[in-house]
Amino acid sequence: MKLTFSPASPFARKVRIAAIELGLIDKIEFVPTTVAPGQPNEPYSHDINPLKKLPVLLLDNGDIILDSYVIVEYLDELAGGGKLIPASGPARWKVKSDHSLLQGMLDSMLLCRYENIVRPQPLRWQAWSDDHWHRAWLGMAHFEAQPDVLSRTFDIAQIGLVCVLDYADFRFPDCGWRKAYPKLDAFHQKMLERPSVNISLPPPA
Ligand SMILES: N[C@@H](CCC(=O)N[C@@H](CS)C(=O)NCC(=O)O)C(=O)O
Repeated sequence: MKLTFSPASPFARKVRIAAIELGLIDKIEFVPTTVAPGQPNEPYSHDINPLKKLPVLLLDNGDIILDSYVIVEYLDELAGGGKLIPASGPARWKVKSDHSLLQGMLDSMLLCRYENIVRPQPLRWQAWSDDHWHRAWLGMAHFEAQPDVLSRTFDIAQIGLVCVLDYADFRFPDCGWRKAYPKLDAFHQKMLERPSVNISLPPPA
């Protein structure tokens, strides 16, 4: 299998952490890929993902699996199922729902980032950017108030949360999440003890 990958992408990092935790890392070739927002990104957009996003998992039979969550679900199934995403019952829907919130937070943080680096200065819309940052910030507050997410068995939502927090450090280093959210800070420090989390930290900004 091949994964389109960038070390700066929190979505690709999520898949990398999952692959390490599931013991599948050696089965995946990581293909460094650049997709620049606002650019045609041919031939990637034509041949691989019309949404022009990474990561994408390319299977040996030519099938394409896209969206980081779906890729993790696929890998989880390959590893026997129910490892990072509970197989059934209320826990499954709780973890999937937690993960959806984290996915939305990452989307909003990425939109803020793109607004700041891609959109020409005179066209920038600060209120829009602020609103998207506020969504990520409220999401952090939500998880600060959810001790079960922070303490339960390692799962896809915890991977998503650590990716959100490190992306905040990477792209918004002065946002002050540690001071505002001490439980997330303790959770994050504990997560960094896992080799999969530590080895996949984003590069220096
Ligand atoms: N929902 C997608 C989001 C992926 C995503 O937004 N990836 C970013 C890189 S971090 C990207 O490819 N951006 C390029 C663009 O939006 O033009 C997933 O979970 O895989």
